Amino acid sequence: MRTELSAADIARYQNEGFLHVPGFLTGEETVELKAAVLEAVAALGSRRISGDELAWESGEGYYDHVFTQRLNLWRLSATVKRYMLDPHLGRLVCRLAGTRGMRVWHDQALIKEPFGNPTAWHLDNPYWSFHSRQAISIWIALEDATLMNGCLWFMPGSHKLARYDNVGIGEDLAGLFKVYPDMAQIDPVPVPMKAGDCSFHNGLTAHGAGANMTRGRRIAMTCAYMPQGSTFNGTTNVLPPSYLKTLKVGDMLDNEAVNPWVAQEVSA
Ligand SMILES: O=C(O)CCC(=O)C(=O)O
Ligand SMILES: [Fe+2]
Repeated sequence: MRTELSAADIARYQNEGFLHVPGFLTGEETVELKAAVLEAVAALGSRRISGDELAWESGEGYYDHVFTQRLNLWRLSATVKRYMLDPHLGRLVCRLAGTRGMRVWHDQALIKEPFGNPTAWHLDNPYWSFHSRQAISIWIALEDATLMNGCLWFMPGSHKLARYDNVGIGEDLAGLFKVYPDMAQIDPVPVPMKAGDCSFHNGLTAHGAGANMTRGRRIAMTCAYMPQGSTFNGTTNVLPPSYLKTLKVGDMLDNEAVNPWVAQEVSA
């Protein structure tokens, strides 16, 4: 795992709201993580989220054909957990986001299947149960992600224009720009990746992906991180109902079983 980024990389992330990191995982690590992800996805079957409480099944709608989406694999797979909670990664996301600590919000396998629909332009953080301008996600390519099979695209600097108004990932590719017309003035940047590359993006950066025009699978593993001290904003999202019952707006989201703390490797 590549764990060092330059000051210029960090400045670029903060300015543009995303960063491509080539060769984040070694070939061996990529093979190991991919096998663990595919095993956990298979174990879930049509259940979208691991854990006993949330029944969220995949079906045959438009969104089901954007990607095979399976959440919180860290709960199922010790290998996935080891990668997503790796202290080196913990330090990296804190340095990029400028925070002192992070918790896992959720992880997700996102597999754009052959001929899968595009991922409409969207922001992530407005879906979640906390608001933060420093939330960050990692997106790790476990197969090459290309212009042909639906690599990610980002709008540089859009995180500075974003509020917390939400727009669903639906059939309208450009629905986001009805809410944020100024974002549509930005030139989008595609980020093709080799297997083992990753990108980081701010939870308020506009991003999307094209259709998968190939007969291969675009396989990615992602994890979203919530800054230490984030508080409940009243949105349910993926919080388990038994925990949700105990929460009032403004409460700290610090339940270790739901949102585990990500340790930071101490630099020399
Ligand atoms: O994989 C995709 O197509 C979209 C990924 C995404 O929206 C995310 O990681 O936040
Ligand atoms: Fe997203």
